[in-house]
Amino acid sequence: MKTLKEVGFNAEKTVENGNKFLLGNGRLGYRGTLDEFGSSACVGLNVAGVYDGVKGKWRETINAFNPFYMLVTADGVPLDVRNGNVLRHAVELDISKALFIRDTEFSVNSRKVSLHCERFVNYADKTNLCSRAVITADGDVDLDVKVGVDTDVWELNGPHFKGVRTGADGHAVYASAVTQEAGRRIDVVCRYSQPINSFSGGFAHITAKLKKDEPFVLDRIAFVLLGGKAAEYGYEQAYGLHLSEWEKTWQRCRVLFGDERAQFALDYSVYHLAILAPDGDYSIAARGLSGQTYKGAVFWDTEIFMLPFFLNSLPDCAKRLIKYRIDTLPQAKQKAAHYGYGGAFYAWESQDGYDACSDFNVTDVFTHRPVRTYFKDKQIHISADVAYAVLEYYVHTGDRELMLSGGLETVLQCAEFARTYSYYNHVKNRYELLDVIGPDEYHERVNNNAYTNYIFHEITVRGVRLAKELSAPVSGELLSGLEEWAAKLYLPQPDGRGVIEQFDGYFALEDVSVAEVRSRLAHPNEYWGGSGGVATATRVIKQADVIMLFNLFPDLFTLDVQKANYDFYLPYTEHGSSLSHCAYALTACRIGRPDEAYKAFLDSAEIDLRGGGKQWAGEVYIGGTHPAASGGAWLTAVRGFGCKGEGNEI
Ligand code: IFM
Repeated sequence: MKTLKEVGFNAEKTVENGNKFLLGNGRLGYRGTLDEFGSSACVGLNVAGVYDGVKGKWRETINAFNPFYMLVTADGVPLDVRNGNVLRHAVELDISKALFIRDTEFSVNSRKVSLHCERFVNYADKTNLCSRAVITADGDVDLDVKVGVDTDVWELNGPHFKGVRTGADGHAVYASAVTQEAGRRIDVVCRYSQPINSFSGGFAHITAKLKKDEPFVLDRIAFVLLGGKAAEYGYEQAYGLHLSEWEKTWQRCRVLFGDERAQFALDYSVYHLAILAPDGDYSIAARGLSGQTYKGAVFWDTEIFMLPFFLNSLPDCAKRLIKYRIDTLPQAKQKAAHYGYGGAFYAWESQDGYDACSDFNVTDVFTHRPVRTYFKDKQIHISADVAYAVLEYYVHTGDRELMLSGGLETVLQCAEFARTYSYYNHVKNRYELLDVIGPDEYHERVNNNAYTNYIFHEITVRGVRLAKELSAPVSGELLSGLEEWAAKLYLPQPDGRGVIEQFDGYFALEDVSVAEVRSRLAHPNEYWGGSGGVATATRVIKQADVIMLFNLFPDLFTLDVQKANYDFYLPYTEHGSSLSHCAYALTACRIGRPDEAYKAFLDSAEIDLRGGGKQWAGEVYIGGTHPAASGGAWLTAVRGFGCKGEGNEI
């Protein structure tokens, strides 16, 4: 398998490379930064599913203290890649082994000193991460290695720890604290293979006399503990366990695909999904384990874009993802009740089932004021997405037990929510879903978004059918109410051209190109949507919307209709969301446009390889990895190119 390598150091790529070279084991994510870096370089050790909120700021997942801080000084000269005494430098991510490697050669007075470091986040032990540093020189030099568990953490909405304590014993340094909100204790420990000579201010020094061409090796075995004890192993043993887990994972997950470029892009996507595989009662955040963007919350990205990969390749994880939604059904019912509806309204940005989505999710770049956004209140399709995922899980696994212990209830409560949300139009004798936001977030508070209406219709019909099939003990009144409702729910039909209107009145919006709308921006980070965004009064959409329907329900629409909509909506799509390219790629496969599908596949699969994507929504940082795009790339390969479509005979 190819590895990802970057030669030379470019300070401007520090944040991007943190994402690109990310390591993870489902519980911990360690950004692809360098040993000598600190919080200002966005070093991050992100912990999945552990949230903290500081009064007045957004609640988010925590970044733990950094156990891999290390600054080597050789004959008094710091080996820091930013210092200008670098002779050569490269970083590499070997995705087959989930191993990060950095190799830097420094000029130190008249000597050459090289620093080779490898690190991995142990896939076999979710508390463990290890690093091995090998330092060599072409002459004798005095080494001072400053190491420690750095408590100066990169945080977006922190500080998340109180009662921070650091300490050391002969071979280890530790930092402990509790989270601000829940008082959850966290201990980060790092053991060294060389004895510590001194310790002060939270950092230890290890000194050595380095002889010409004799390597100095320092292993660092670190643990992030939220309870429990650290294992006792050394580097080799931990690495062996890690490798054998990855070997099994690649055997299960690798898809042999296309040319070298496409194959690597797909392998890289699979890697990014596999490093997120949850091992507990939490789910996957929209920016994975790359940091605190989007508050470490779980969006529809997981159910619609990532779940298919897990269902096929890592089914135990798929079950955990589904269980997460079933277990948070009470919070979804609470949210529905809060807005005055029945059933279950899932969190748009779920943190333990509670909605982390702010009423003001964007900050205006001109006034610096928060902008009222309605994602939390109006993006109701989230409940249908969850229900769809539960039903898909059943189709793939036939797991009756899970359906009868919460799965079916989840589906029906999501349907019931939509029923109570809907409005009965007496004149047209139909139910309508008014005042919603579809997948295209630039158009808020619209009526009868096609995606929303169709997906609720489908999950309702399928949910009722499943209840009957399983002879589940469900109220007959609930079922007949849902059946009657679904039969009268308005489903926007293709017009004379075969195009389905994205929402009522969409066709009447200004018919203008994406380029034209972009040219109207007065600030590069300006938000395009909301009440006064540049796209709001136009047909320009943020991401695939109607097209998503064809990917979820390809059999409901003729290929002619799919083609007509693809051709109609593609030119209006900004792809301002990483969820967009893959949606078009999948449809392109079905309608016989393999070349377009290939390009869109690469746009999705290479998103984190290319970097440079949208980093800001207004003044809010939205950078990080894009696991939904990775999931979408996998979907395109397997369910797009891998299935029979007009253009792909198999
Ligand atoms: O879930 C997406 C949404 O569709 C578009 N904005 C970003 C979210 C998280 O990826």
